Amino acid sequence: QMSHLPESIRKRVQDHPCYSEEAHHHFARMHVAVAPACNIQCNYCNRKYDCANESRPGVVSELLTPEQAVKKTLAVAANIPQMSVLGIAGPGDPLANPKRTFDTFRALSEEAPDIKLCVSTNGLNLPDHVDELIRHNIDHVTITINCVDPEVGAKIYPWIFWNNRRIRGVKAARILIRQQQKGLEMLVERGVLVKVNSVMIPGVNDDHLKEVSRVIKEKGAFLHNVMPLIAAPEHGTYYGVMGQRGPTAAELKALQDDCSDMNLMRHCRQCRADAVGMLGEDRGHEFTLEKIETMS
Ligand code: CLF
Ligand code: SF4
Repeated sequence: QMSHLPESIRKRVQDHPCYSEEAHHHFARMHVAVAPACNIQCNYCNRKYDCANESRPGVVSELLTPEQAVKKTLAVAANIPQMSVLGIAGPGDPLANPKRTFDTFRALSEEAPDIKLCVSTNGLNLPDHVDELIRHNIDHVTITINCVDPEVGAKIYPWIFWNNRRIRGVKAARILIRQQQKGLEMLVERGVLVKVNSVMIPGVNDDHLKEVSRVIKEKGAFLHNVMPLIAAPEHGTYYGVMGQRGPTAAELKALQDDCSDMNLMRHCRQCRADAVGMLGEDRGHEFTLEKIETMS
């Protein structure tokens, strides 16, 4: 997968466990849960998960202040030598919490300049923050794009919060899609490596994600990560409550194969907003605030 990339790009992804399949065997990532608020509602959200904008069983992330996040990052970096990337991916939307997110990035770029910074967003506020992302040297941005058609979007997003008002339905989806696409174009224009995450929701956007893949490829996204909805009523996810199921492994693979014109990520482990370690590994419990106080 890496071999076909130009050398200049290969260098930028070779130690990023999500952007490079090879790298995930050798490098770890961590997330700091500094971003509690969100500016949209996804039907599948239960605010425990992150980047993937995902819903799985687990405990709620320990919310950190930027200062605590920096402390935790330094403690993890000192104890996990493979740790190459620090991501902010939740539990809400990082760009709906710009002060907390950018205070964290600013402090980290000063105190730990070797750690790559990564962010994942629903895209609603992205165009407004592109300049600041560039200023902080953020080279990897993920946008969760589940649709490019507002009619499909209205089935996924009951509302968005926009210009101090709650907007619903197709109108809301149209604004969200416009902002996501504009943010994507602005980042690509500035040379940022954009990954697009899409949650495959059977009967809602499964047939549509091929079109999403085509559009983002055309606009210059670097990588597409098609992930399964994990619906489980006992975890209170809306679709679970409504009887919506997640795709089978075979359905997911068929869709991924259909999207393979685009550079595809197939090794996503749908991390939590406070994940620590190699992909699929969660060592967060080793680095709680209480524990890092006693390290140093
Ligand atoms: Fe985190 Fe996301 Fe950055 Fe990776 S996760 S913010 S790009 S450092 Fe990675 Fe986890 Fe999948 Fe996300 S495996 S959920 S794709
Ligand atoms: Fe939840 Fe993320 Fe959607 Fe916000 S963008 S509602 S945090 S899944």
